[in-house]
Amino acid sequence: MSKRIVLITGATSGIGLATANLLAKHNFKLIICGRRKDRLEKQKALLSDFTEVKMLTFDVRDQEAVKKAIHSLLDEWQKIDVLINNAGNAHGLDPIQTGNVHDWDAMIDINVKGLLYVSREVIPGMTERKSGHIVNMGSIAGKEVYPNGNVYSASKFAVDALTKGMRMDLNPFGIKVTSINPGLVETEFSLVRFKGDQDRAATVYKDIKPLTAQNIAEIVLFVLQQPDHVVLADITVFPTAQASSTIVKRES
Ligand code: NDP
Ligand code: 8X3
Repeated sequence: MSKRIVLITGATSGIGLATANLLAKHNFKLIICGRRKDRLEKQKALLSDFTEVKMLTFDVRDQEAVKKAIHSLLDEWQKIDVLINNAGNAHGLDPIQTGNVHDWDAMIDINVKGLLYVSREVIPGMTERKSGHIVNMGSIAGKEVYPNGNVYSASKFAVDALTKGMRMDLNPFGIKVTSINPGLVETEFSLVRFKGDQDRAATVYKDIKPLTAQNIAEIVLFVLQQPDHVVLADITVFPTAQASSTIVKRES
């Protein structure tokens, strides 16, 4: 079987990076995306030992940049078989009444509009070829709201709605749509949420064994390895210590 082409957004860190590393070793060709060019270059060099790799440097908030980047691919690379909409972050953890408007803009622009901009460029090729698989990285925050999670949750509820909408609209074309909704995964996520405050970020995973990016990457691989007639539609995954957004058993 020929190698499928996978485009992964947010491949410079965390879940996206681990997914790129794993898929490179399992019969996929990769298009790795992110803003941090130095990391993409390093990653491309490492993964090129295993598979063919292209890199695209763009900010998902910039619709023109998204369009230009994807259209810059050579024809053979434009035939994207799998789109992994993973880029995203939480910015801040504040009550709604004192929320930072710039954080709100960032979450809605990146997690929702960014996902749409990338999807809009990739999906027409899939509908034309009547095949493809879209994996949207949702969150438990897109299934239940937690205190001060307000706008991040709203952005991930939007991802959940978009996943369902994509599944309906793309059903006639035989395109698979999957959402993966993790609980606590230790990546750069909390560092970004708390604007580089390492001590505060560490408290999120204190006294539990959180999920790792590798755990999620292995789920992505499993999802992509299913036979043509099988789609894993909606997966929620927690560390064993977690029962919901707010119930976490800490060993202390
Ligand atoms: P990381 O902070 O480690 O990775 C985030 C990735 O998103 C980076 O590669 C970053 O790349 C990319 N990204 C962020 N903003 C932009 C942007 N404006 N344009 C392009 N790329 C961008 O976090 P995770 O790996 O944990 O997060 C990946 C996904 O998983 C996110 O959608 C997150 O919401 C979701 N998730 C995470 C959970 C967790 O607990 N960690 C749990 C549930 C879901 P760069 O900065 O180079 O652009
Ligand atoms: C990340 C998980 O619970 O920190 O989406 O929002 S949580």
